[in-house]
Amino acid sequence: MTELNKIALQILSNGKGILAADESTATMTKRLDSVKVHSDENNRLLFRQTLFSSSSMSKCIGGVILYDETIRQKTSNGKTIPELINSSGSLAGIKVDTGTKILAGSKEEKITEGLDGLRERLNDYYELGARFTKWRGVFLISEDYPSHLSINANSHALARYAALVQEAGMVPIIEPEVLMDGNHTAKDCMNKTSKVIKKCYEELDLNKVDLTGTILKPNMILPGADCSEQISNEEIAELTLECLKKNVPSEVPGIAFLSGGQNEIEATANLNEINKKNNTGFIMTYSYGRALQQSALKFWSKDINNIIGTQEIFDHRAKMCTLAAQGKWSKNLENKK
Ligand code: 5MM
Repeated sequence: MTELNKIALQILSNGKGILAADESTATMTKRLDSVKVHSDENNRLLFRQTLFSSSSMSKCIGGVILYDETIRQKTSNGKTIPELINSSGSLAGIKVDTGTKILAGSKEEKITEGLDGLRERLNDYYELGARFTKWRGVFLISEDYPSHLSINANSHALARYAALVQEAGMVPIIEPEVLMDGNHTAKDCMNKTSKVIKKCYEELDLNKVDLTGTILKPNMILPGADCSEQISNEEIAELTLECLKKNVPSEVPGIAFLSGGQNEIEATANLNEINKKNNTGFIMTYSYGRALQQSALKFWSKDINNIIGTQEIFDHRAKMCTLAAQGKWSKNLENKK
C-alpha cells in the first residue's frame, strides 16, 4: 500500500466522510449574507472553528477541505486550523484551484484556473499541514453542453492538477461537477456525466496519475432542478451506481459525492440508498458543503456565541451522513437527537 493510498483510505474508511468547508471568500460572504451575519475574517473563522472542534469530527469526518484564508488562520488558543483538525484524528485538505472563468471558444461554459505556479503553492500547503487537495471542474448541462471543448479542457486541467499534487505527496480529490441547473432528465444527467468521467480517467492515465492515491468527487445522477420528472431515491442510486461502475477504474479507492444543491435530507437519503445497493467495490461516502453546514449555519446566525448549540446541530448532520455512508440511515433517526 502506498502512502497516498493510506491517506485516501484514512479519510474515507469506516463511514467517515469529508466536510467541504472550502468556500471562497465570495461564496462564504453569500452564505453569511443569507443569514444576515457580517462576513469578516473573524466571523468566517468563528463559524468554521466551531464546526472543526465538534465532537463528531473524530467519529465522522475523515477530512476537511479548507480555503486558503482558513488554512493560515489560528484559533483563539493559538492552534493552527490544521492542528485543530488533526487533534480529532481528521486530515486537513485544501482547495487549490483559483476559481472559474468563461472558457475561450464557448459562450457560457467555464474553465477552472490555477495551474500556473501550482507546484510552488502545493509545497507551501504541505508545509502548512495539508495532506490532500481539491480541484473542481464545472460542467453546464443542456442539449449542447457540456461541449467537447469544455470536457477536454476541464479534464485535462484536472489531470495536470492531480499529477502535480501527487508529486507533492498529497492526495488529489478530482471533482468534475455536472451542475444540477436545468430541465434535463436523470437519463440526460447519466449520459453527460458518463462522458465527463470517462474523459477525466483518459486524461489521468495520460498524465500517469496513480489512481490508488486519488479520490473522485462526482455529482449524483439526478434530474435537473427545473425538470418535472419524479424519481425515487432507489432509482437515483441505481443510475448513480451504474454510471460509476461503468466509468471509474477499479483502482480508485473511493468516491465522495458532492451535494450539489440537494437539501440535507435528500443528500442523506440518496447516499444511504447508494450504499444499500453498492456493488461497485468502491467506498461511497460524502464530501458535502451545503448538506452538512446549512442547518448549523442557520442556528449559529441567531447567536454566534452559541458554540455548543451549533455543534449539536452539526454533530447530528455528520452522524446522519456517516450512517448513510454505511447504508444504515433511516428517516426516523432524524428526530432522535
Ligand atoms: C464548499 O463549496 C465549494 C465551492 O466553493 P467556491 O464556489 O467558492 O469555490 C465547492 O467546491 C464544494 O466543495 C463542492 O461543490 C461541494 O459542495 P456542495 O455544497 O455541492 O456539497
